[in-house]
Amino acid sequence: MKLLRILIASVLTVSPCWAQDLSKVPPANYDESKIKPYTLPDPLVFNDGRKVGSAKEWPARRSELLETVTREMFGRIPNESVEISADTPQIKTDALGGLAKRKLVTLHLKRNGKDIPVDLLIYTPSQATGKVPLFMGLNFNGNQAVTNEPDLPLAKSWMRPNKNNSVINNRATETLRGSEASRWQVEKILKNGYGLATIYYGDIDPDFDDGFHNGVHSLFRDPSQQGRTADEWGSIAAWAWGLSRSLDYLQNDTDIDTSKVAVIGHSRLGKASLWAGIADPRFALVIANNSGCGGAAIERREIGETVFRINTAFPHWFSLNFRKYNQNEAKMAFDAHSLITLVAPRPVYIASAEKDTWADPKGEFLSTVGADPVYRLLTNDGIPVKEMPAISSPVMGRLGYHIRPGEHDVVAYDWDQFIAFADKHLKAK
Ligand code: GTR
Repeated sequence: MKLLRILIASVLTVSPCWAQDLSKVPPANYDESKIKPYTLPDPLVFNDGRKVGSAKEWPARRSELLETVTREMFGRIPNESVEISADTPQIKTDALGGLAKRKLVTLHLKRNGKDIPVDLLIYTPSQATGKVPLFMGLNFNGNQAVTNEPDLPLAKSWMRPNKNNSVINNRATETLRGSEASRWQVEKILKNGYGLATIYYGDIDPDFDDGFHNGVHSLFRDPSQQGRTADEWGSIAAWAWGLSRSLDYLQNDTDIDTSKVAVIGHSRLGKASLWAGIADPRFALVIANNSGCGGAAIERREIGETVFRINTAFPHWFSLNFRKYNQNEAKMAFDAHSLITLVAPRPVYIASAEKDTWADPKGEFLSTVGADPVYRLLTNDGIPVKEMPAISSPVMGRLGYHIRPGEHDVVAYDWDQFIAFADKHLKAK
């Protein structure tokens, strides 16, 4: 009996409160010829079957589509507001060899006697004479990973363990300093006249399923609450919400033009940037890099990662309702292209990598094609091509897309395109 209790206790401490049983998930398909025939729901058709006849009717259609996607996929962001306060920013005017002004500020998101500290790192070009447009996104390894600056404090929040032992006891170590520098290309961003604001995503919500007691979910839940209601928000919605709260704070920053903020994310954080751009129209431009299933990839293709797989491996990312579509994608009243239309008319850029088959590059491209009719209706512009472009041949209209050689990652080439796309849409205004 004692042994049994020890066994149960040890299982409970090492694994979160869900059992991840991937054994029932069929192996991933990568063969185009095995895709079952599917029809994408038409974003320009109301739930009652009426067709959107003009741009004027789009806001009404958008509202019902937004309601569906919120309820069925990401879950509802609470309506209640939080108090946001900030510690005095630590400012360094000659960061990165004089290239940048650096601001470090801890935000406090407070409600119900709880306080969630979120560390915001902001770089703006030191040469700037006025407010600059901004890229804003979440990072995986802590703010100290984004550049090689030795004096950036290590992230303090819970961190997922990784293969190279640079996370110890779920906390960042020095080894992670600069580890995401190639992903962020801060010098390139600054030299092109943009700023960058970034946050470690685990500050907002630690990326494991603890039953929604930690992270920002806890601000809105009674600690005695068990489980979630079917449409309660998951972690992706929480990360997106955290980006919005940081944007609230940035409204008063005299170095940043908050009408020109591009929200960017990679992978799971690309799903979060897409949802942030949908949920918060203050984001002027949205970039989803290698965002795959639950991001820009058409779910109905069931190539690489599937709805069933993602809901099983990451049960905390989406609403419980989303599980209804495990191996049942045809029943979804939307798909990834619908997510993109919810950003319209604001510009969206989708980026893929050739070897990132898990995220289904073709499915990521097809969602831009599926969103195109809405963009055409609203802006007379959309994705300039119908066929998937060749490797390293970016296309940029109001919707943009590229596929580059290489792995699941963000690299300098990606940033060259993101900057060109932002120049086209944000600087031109
Ligand atoms: C994978 C997950 C993907 C993607 C990726 C990442 O394990 O299956 O959906 O989000 O992680 O975030 O790196």
